[in-house]
Amino acid sequence: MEKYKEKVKKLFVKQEELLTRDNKKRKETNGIYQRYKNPVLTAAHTPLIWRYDFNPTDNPQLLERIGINGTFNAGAIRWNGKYLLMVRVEGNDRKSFFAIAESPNGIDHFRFRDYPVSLPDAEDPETNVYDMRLTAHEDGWIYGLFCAERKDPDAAPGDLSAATASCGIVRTKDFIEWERLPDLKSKVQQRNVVLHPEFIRGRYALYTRPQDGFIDAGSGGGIGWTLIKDMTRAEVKREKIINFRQYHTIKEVKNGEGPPPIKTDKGWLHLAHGVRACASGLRYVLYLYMTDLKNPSKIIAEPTGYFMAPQGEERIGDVSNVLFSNGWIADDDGKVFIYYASSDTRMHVATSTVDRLVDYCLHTPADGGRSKTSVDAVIHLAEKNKAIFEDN
Ligand code: M1P
Repeated sequence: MEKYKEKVKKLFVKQEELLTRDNKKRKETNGIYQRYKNPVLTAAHTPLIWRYDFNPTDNPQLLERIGINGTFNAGAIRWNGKYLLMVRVEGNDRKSFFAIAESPNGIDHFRFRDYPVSLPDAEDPETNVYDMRLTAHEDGWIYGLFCAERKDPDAAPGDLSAATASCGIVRTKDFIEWERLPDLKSKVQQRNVVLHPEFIRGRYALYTRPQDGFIDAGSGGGIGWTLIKDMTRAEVKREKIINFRQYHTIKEVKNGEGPPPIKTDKGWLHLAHGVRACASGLRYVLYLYMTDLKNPSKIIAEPTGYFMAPQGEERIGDVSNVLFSNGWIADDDGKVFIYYASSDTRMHVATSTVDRLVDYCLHTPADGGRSKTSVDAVIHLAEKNKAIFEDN
């Protein structure tokens, strides 16, 4: 018995070391954002009481009973003075669920609450839930929009992968009690749906991502926009594409809105993901764009290429070569915490400021569409710099 207690203690001491580890800035930075050395959340951060049965009679060999495979794609919000992440936790059984982890400073010391979130069921219960987008809406509620996945009822016999994606909706006022609203009604499948934080002409505004199938965006042209009368009976009636997929770009195959946009005095700042195909499979990167303050469906700036792409160990995981973000937090002093997941496995943070991100958006060349236009942009900058150095 003493030995058992000793083994249990060791598990907790080791985890405590991980949970209280400080995070340091990486040396290198491009001036736009700052990466950190350690991921902020991994499977090893999940509470031991979720994974072990600590009753010595029931688990005399102290075996792990419930395995956690990954912690990724977290929604984010500032809540009661803390940085709150609503994380996609995936078990060894491939089912995802949501769990809340909080940190006092946004870069380390994240700790999961004792219990994961048990969401109320929809009328038609889904198989899997993931990728929560949290929006503190001006109507006073905090909405959570997520992907609700169900087995495709029209799947061909023997096809056990065919699924459908729709947008599940919950809301809360305290991150304890959750009200489940009906899923977003849409003629096509939807994933990566995000609620804009303000009313637009008295309506709720949604960023959508219409898709032909569960995986393929197909004829869905990119990030869409729709206005909704009532979130308790949300339905896409008219939808227009505002941020298009494009040939020979980082978002050729797919794209999707990340977290709700941040309001700045120059326009709405958006973080999104873009997907392209290559010999090693799909590559997911993050990009930024800005829209008009009064009309958030109108693009006013979009730098060419990616903002962040997988680097080093971020490249490797369950679904390799993926960066994905559905959560960021802007503090009142302008500091921005970008929470991104690497390779569908773990969560990281990068920091920046609203000023820097807006500067990046407004002053990085746009995509000219050709190698020639890219080389012209490099020559233009080099010539400008040569003149500066020759003058001095
Ligand atoms: O595996 C990469 C990502 O794939 C999906 O995103 P999208 O619909 O844009 O392709 C989602 O399943 C996401 O959770 C996942 O990270």
